[in-house]
Amino acid sequence: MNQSAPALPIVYSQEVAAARKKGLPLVALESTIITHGMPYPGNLEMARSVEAIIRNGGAVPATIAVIRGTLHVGLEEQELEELAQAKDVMKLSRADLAFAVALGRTGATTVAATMIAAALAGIRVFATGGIGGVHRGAETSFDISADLEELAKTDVIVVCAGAKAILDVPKTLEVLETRGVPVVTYGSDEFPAFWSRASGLPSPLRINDAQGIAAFQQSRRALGIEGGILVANPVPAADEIPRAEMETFIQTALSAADKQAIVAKAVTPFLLDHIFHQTSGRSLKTNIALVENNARLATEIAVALAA
Ligand code: PSU
Ligand code: MN
Repeated sequence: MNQSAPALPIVYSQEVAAARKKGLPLVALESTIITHGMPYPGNLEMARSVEAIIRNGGAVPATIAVIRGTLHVGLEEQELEELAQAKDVMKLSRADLAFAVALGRTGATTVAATMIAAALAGIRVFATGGIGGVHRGAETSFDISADLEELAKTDVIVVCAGAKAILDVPKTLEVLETRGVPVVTYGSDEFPAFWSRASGLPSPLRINDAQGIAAFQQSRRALGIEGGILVANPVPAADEIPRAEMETFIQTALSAADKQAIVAKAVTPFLLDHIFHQTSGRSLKTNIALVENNARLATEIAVALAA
């Protein structure tokens, strides 16, 4: 290590520290979904149930956040509760993760920042809801999430439910292809669209079991190919909101964002909140179900990698 590099300000939860010692499989979890993606108390219930699912599957959950300048990998129950209710939490990506650490701020990590922290902690699998991507209208707004760039760089398998249809999904897939990010759909030929199982777009790759996904990333490593894999796991049919139904809500949310001139980091949280209110909370139920579903698969992949 570079001699002048300062010591890493990482604090591990007791559970994660013990798991690291024993070499148990770990699954990383992001915190932006808790602070900016869902309202309280649904967000806290989701965070707890997802952690429980990972434990039941034989791995250890590591929810990641910056609390008063310290990068936490794994949160104690008290910290999780605090974060779920906290106001004025920063939304941290690659650009500002170190800013929060340096200036003692509290921030939730997006997919990009969670990948950075997971890689630092040696965690190879991460479960979330949906990734950021290329926004509709990106040809004029240039709004493309740093999540895509991070997937190209950082060796972490990210399990999501596809890209939200609030994004331009075809352009998102194009950028991932350009940056050499493999997009693998679990058990389906169609790339899923978060709340919906269907996006109308074929998945570039398909794998039907967790062992196959683990083997794929091992081969990439062996070949010296950097970066992660995006695993898309379709929401269970019982929990989905069909695509045609979602499109109306999305259009309404997008025009509201446009009217209110919402830009930059505020776009994704605004759209999610708008859709939550329009669907009277049904979108939240779907959102929680899909994150739980992703935690199950991520756990299987982490266990397969450890075997
Ligand atoms: N998908 C969700 N809820 C979220 C996000 C995605 O269902 O809260 C968050 C993730 O943290 C993702 C971020 O990394 O939004 C992307 O934000 P942006 O588009 O500003 O890069
Ligand atoms: Mn953006």
